[in-house]
Formats: sequence, C-alpha cells, structure tokens
Amino acid sequence: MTEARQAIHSRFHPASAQDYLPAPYLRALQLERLQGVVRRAYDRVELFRARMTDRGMQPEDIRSLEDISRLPFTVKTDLRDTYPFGLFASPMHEIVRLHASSGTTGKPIVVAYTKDDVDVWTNAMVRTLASYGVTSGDIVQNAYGYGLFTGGLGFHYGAEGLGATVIPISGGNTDRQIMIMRDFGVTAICSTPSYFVHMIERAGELGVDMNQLPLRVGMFGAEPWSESIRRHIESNTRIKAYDCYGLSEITGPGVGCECFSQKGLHIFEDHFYPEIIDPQTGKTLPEGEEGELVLTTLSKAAMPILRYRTRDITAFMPGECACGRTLRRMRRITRRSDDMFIIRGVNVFPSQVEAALLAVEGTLPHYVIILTRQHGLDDMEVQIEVTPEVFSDKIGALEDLQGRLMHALEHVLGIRAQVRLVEPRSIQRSEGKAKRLIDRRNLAE
Ligand code: DLL
Repeated sequence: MTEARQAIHSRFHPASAQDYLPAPYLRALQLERLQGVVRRAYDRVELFRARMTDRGMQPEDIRSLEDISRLPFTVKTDLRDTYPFGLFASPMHEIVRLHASSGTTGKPIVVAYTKDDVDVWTNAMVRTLASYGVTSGDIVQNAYGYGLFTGGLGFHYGAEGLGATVIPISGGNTDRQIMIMRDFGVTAICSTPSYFVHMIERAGELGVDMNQLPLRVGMFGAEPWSESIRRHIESNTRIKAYDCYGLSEITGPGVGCECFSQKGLHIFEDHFYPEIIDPQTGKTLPEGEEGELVLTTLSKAAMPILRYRTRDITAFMPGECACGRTLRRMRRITRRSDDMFIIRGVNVFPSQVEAALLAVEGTLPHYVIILTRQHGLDDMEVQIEVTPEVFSDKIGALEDLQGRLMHALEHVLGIRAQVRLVEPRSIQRSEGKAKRLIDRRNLAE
C-alpha cells in the first residue's frame, strides 16, 4: 500500500463504508435480510415455526419492515428451555464456534456461529474499533475475559481484522496488565469499565503514571457505566473512553458502538434490526420514547433470533450525528428492566444510585448497595469509598459528606437510605462485570 493510501486507510477503514449507507438502500437491504432470516428460522427451528403457526403467519407475510411487529418475541427463557442446541439452524458440521453466557441461576445459554457468522461478527467489531479511531498502527491490550464469554474473542477478532497488534492478555492479574501496558507501549485498551477503574487505581499504587503512557483509546462495555465513570477515566489518563454494547444472544460485543462524538451508540442495523417497545404492553413505541430494546439478527445463520427482548432500557436518538453515519443511534444503556429493585414501594435502579452518589465531590467510583429486611421492613445501605484526602480529614468532614450523600439519594429516590463511607480499597474489585447490588432480603425471611 502506498503511503498516501495508508494514511487514508488509517483514518477510514473500508469496512466502515457500511456505516454510511443511504437510508433507502439500508432499508431495502434490511428487508431483504429480514425476509431471509424469517424464512430460515421458520424452516429450520421448531420453536419459531410453532410460534409463527400459532399466529397464523408464514414467512411470506413479511412484506415490509413494519411487518416485523407481527412476529412473536423471543425471551431468555426460550434459550434456557431449548438448552443446549434447540435453537440451532445449522448442522453441527457447519458450526465453528460455541459461546455461552452464564445466568444468575441454573444452566447457561448457548450460542452458535458458522464461519460466515464469525465473519459478520468480525465485520461489526472492525467497524466498532474503526469508529473509535483505532488503526492498524495501534497496540491493543484486550483485557476482556477469553473463553465462553464473548468479550475476549469478539474484541480479538475485531482488532486483528483491523490489522492492529493484539495482546490477548484476558482479564485478571492486574499488576501484570500494568507492566505490559507500560512495557509494550499499549495505545488502546479493552475491558469492562469497572475493571479499568481498578487498573487506574492499581497503577497509582505501583507508581505508574497513566498520563505518561501512550494509551489513547479505551473500549468499554459489557456493563452499565455512567458519564461520571467516563469523566473519571478520561481525567485520570489520556484515554478517550468509548462505549460498546452487545449481548451473547445476538452476537456478543459489536451490536452498537459510539463514534468520536460520544453521543449515543450507532447500531449496526445492517446486521441487527432494532426496535424499542413498551416493556408492559409489548407495543412498538414512537420514535424517541424510552423503552426496551428488541433485536432481530438479520445476517446470522447458525442461530437466527427473532425479536429478542434484551431487557435493556434505552431510546432512539433523533437527528443526524456529527460523524455522518446513517446508522440509527440509541442512548447508552444505564439500566435493565430486570435490575430494578423495589424498596418500600419505590422502584429503584442501581444506576440512579450511582448517578446521585458520584455527582457529589469526594466520592470514588466504588460502591455497593446492600438490601436487608428486618421485621418485614426493607432497608437499603450504600457503602461508598471516599478519597484518601476526605477519609483522613477531620470527623466533621466525613459527617458532612455523609449528610450530603444521604440528601442526594433522598432527592433522587424519594426515600431515606443509609450511607456508609468506607476507606479506599475496602470494596471488592471486579476483573469482569462489577456486582453493585447485594440483596439479602430473602435470606432474612
Ligand atoms: O457483555 C457482550 C459484551 C462484551 C459487550 C464486551 C460489550 C463489551 P453478555 O455477557 O451476554 O454479553 O451480557 C449482555 O450486558 O444485555 C446488557 O445488559 C449488558 N451490557 C453489555 N454492554 C453494555 C453497555 C456481553 N455498553 C448484557 N452498557 C446486555 C450497558 C451493557 N450494559
């Protein structure tokens, strides 16, 4: 490649061309693919055929994109009930990879990929990394877990597909992560945001100044994270921190990603068809309203999924993005309909607690919410770490901060919660997805 072409190539990856398709062309492509995937699901997967038959539907009934709303939903228990291979639409000799996602209870769900499915996933991941400005000149440290979790291999194929240099370090062993980051001149890092916050902290303890490293891009996802966490990361390093969304059932990471504007995530609509529905009624919501994200795979062969209810809450964002991509954007996902808990009759999402706490100066992004029940009455306690400066300050300062945090929580939630300020490093760190909620209420009954 000539130098001039290399220079352009490094800023604009050819795979990204699909991000800028003219809307009429994109819609036509989606319809063609939707018709294909519905036909495949109907012909090859018992569950989809039975559900469509129940509704008196045939694959030919999909004549426009709007007709998608006539199709039945798929939910997580469908994947559990057909464990392990009941939703596969390809024979095993065409399947080249299996991944699994462990739920909180019981059997995991299993997902399958043909060679073409791996290529589609890689295409989505190459476009993801390219949208963050990662190029073949970058050295990418991949600290997502390798294994049955889709994070590790998803980013690995994306970074390699882009031509970047990948360090497949996987999660854990934080001291070694920091040594390699420094010694190998890593320029881009992928991990859960909570794990990277931990890496920043550990680097500080080891006397490594992240601001002196060439690290410039962070690719974070797999769990909700707030603007406060983004600010924490961006102000403690030279990283620009980007969001990446995805789920095993649909492909893994790479369903949607931010671009340089950092204003919402573009969905790779040519492969994954998004809808937003009212979680109560199941009806499609008008553009811009908040609801549950529902996804249909448009290009998957081994395991096509029709109208999967993700439980993730978001909204489509109106208007065009400054980056020029024609792909629709959704707001970042800060909560799931099933991570809501009810305390004294009030619906609470952990992300609301996080937003209220981290807005108060002196707190660190390490907290845990503990729910208990005594004599039938629910209690909520939030433990949060505070900066060493505050912690070593006079008792008065701590009490003052505690009061402000309780007030902030009461303001947002409308109920009083206990706040316990704890020393830096006293809350357990995660190397993957952080666990922010401990519900001990059933144990007490
Ligand atoms: O977490 C895939 C992934 C890996 C995405 C690496 C991004 C980066 P699962 O383990 O199946 O797959 O979990 C999927 O995690 O339904 C969301 O609730 C949550 N989630 C994933 N990405 C984000 C994000 C991977 N960027 C579930 N923001 C999803 C908020 C996220 N939540």
